[in-house]
Amino acid sequence: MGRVNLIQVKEGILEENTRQAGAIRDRLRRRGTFLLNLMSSPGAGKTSLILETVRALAGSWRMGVIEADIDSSLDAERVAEAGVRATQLGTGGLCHLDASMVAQGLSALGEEDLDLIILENVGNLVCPAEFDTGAHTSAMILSLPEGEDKPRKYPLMFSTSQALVINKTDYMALEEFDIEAVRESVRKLNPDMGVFPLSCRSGEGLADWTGWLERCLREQNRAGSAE
Ligand SMILES: Nc1nc2c(ncn2[C@@H]2O[C@H](COP(=O)(O)OP(=O)(O)O)[C@@H](O)[C@H]2O)c(=O)[nH]1
Ligand SMILES: [Mg+2]
Repeated sequence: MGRVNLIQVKEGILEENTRQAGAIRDRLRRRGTFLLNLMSSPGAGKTSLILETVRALAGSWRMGVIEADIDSSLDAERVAEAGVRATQLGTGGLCHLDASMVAQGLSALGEEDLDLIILENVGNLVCPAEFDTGAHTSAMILSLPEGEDKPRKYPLMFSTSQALVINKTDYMALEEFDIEAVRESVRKLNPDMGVFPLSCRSGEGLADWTGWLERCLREQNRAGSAE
């Protein structure tokens, strides 16, 4: 019988990805540009939150958006209509973004004159959490209709994100959803995670989210000017 070699390709790919992601992070930091990676399952409200964030912050901060989808440019069109620069990445069936795709998105968008770049990752609660995108911070959204058991079912994304937006709180009267139970599961997985219950529809709670993001932007701005 012939010998079989097992080569761990996944580890090699992840190692190269981590190196590329680190290079993106350092380059943007030196410029004072903050890259936010936004993840969730499809329909939780990533594009809606980006649009609300644009409405709140684009008057004070220079913003750009990189949208990723398996096959459509609808989201980038919605963001461009709101008046900020947007680039659409088509992943051609891939369920996550990696650092090399983000590098392509950044060069298409033009990163030189921006304070904040938001990356809308592919709608998926599993794969995007496995890849470092080069972002300075990852935030994720869980929406009320998805149910409060998701931190226990999909712990990786809840462990690797720094902020959790609980969206669609306007459904609170209709849905049995226990925000305190989510806070408790998240505390066990990721004690430092910021939790922001809000509704993109009614606007309730949005100011806490944009306030947190602005603190991140000011910090990054200071780090950039200290270089
Ligand atoms: N009721 C309600 N619907 C919302 C809210 N945020 C987003 N939606 C709706 O949820 C659907 C998916 O939103 P979208 O932003 O496209 O989600 P994405 O796939 O994560 O980008 C759309 O029909 C939105 O109008 C919210 O706070 N409340
Ligand atoms: Mg979207």
